[in-house]
Amino acid sequence: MASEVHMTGPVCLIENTNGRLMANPEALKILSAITQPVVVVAIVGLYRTGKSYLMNKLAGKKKGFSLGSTVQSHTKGIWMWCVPHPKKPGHILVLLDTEGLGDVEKGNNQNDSWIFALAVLLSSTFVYNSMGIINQQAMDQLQYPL
Ligand SMILES: Nc1nc2c(ncn2[C@@H]2O[C@H](COP(=O)(O)OP(=O)(O)OP(=O)(O)O)[C@@H](O)[C@H]2O)c(=O)[nH]1
Ligand SMILES: [Mg+2]
Repeated sequence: MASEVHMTGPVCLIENTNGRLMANPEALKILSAITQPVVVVAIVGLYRTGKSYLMNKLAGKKKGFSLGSTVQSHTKGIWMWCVPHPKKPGHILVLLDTEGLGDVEKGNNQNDSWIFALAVLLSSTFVYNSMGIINQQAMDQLQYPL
């Protein structure tokens, strides 16, 4: 019988500490225990643009990924939440919420690019969240992992 995934909330998949990215063994354990097919949706975009809010909507939950209420960057690293797929029976939806890009206080473009590239490489569906138009900076970032 296929094992069930029971995550009461998101866990950190990639920790971002002092500019270094590290996988969290606890999250890897959860992933390796999944036996069903997965759909992996990752969201990336500028900081403070409603990424975590949108991911909670995709999870079908009011609460889950932590939301910020100030102008400061909130999500750090990459967070993961595995839930039963709402439309595909027997599939698991793996939601990846990422640290916002372009934080002026952080000012680390290289670290931003690593997070961006990881999200592209890990996902089967990649969401680039933007408020307003998609500009040249966004196009450059989208091309970087290629
Ligand atoms: N009314 C409304 N509020 C939103 C919407 N999207 C986000 N918000 C609010 O905007 C604030 C910031 O949203 P977050 O989801 O934390 O933004 P984020 O892009 O994850 O931010 P970082 O983690 O810093 O990159 C929160 O207070 C949300 O409740 C939306 O579509 N409508
Ligand atoms: Mg966030």
